Amino acid sequence: MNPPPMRQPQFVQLHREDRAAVHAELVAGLLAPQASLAPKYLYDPLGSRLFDAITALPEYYPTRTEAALLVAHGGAIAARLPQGATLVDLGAGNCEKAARLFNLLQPVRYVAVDISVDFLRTALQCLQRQFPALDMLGVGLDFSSELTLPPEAGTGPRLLFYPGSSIGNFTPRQALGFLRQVRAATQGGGLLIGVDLVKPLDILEPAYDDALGVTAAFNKNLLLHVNGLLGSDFRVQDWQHVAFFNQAHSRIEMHLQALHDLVVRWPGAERRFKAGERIHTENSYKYQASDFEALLREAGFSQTQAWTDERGWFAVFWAQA
Ligand code: AVJ
Repeated sequence: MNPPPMRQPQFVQLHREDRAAVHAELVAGLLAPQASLAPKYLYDPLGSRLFDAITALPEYYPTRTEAALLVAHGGAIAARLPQGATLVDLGAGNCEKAARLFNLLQPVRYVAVDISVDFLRTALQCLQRQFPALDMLGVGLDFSSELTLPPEAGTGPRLLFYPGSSIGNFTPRQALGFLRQVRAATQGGGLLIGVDLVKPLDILEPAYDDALGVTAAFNKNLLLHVNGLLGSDFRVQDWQHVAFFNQAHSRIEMHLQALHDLVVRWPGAERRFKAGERIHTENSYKYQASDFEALLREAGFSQTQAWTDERGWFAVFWAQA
C-alpha cells in the first residue's frame, strides 16, 4: 500500500512593506514632540530571537501560563469549539502554538498569517511533513491594519487563533475595531484568544524589566533595526531601557531613555534628545477578565467563555461569532 500523497503548503503574499511608507512612519515618530517607534519594529531577525528568549525568562509568565491553560483545559476548549473548521493562526511565526492544537481541534485546513510569508515557508514545510493530509496555506498580511483573508482560506466557518496577548499592543479602542474585523472574518466560527490580566505590580513590572536584561536588549535592538531601515546613527550605549505599569491606562509602557543630551541623524533630518527624554516603544495593555468579555460582546460576539489559571494572571477566551 502506498502512503497517502503529501500535500504541499500554498502561499499568498497580500501585503508588501513599502520602503517609503516605513521611512515616513519612522520619521514621523522620531520627530513628534513625544517621540515614538511602533512595536512592530522590535521584530527583526535578532529581535524575534530575543523575544523567544524572553518567553523562557522566569519573570515572563504570559507564554507559559497560556500554554499551561491550553493543556489543562484542552478537553473543555475542544468541546466548546467547532470541529473540522479552518484554523486561522494570526501572527503565526514558527507555527508552534497552533500545531499543538491540531490533534485537539482536528481542523480541515490550517491558515498561518504573518506579516511576511518568508517567515512561514520553513515552518509550514516542516509542519506539512508531520501532518501530510492537512491542507495548509501561508498568508503574508499586515492584519493589524486590515484583516481580509484570501479566497484560498475557504468558505467554511473559521476558528481564528490569536494567542500570546498580542491584543495588548492595541489600545482598547483599536482592539474593539480589530475584534469587529476578526468577527467578520470568522464566517460564523469564532475566536480563541489569549489575554493578559491585571495583577500585582511586583509581578507585572519585572516581566518587562528582567534581571538578565533580555527585555532591555530586545527594546534597544529596535534602535539597530531602525538604523538599518532609516540609515540613522542611534548608538545603543546612549539609551536606557525603561518599563513601568501605567495604572491610569492599565498598560505596561516600554520606553528608551536618553542617558545624556544627544543628536540622532539620518539622511534628510535629525532629532535632538535631552538627557532623560524618552522614545515610547510599546504599550502592553492588561485587562480585567470582565472588561475583556464586555469588549468581545461590544465587538458583536454572541457568546463567550474564559479559562483562567488559579492565580488569575492570564485568560484564554472563546468567543462565538
Ligand atoms: C508579544 C506583545 C504580547 O506585550 O508581553 C514582551 C511583547 N514586550 N516583553 C507583550 C513584549 C516586552 C509581548 N507581546
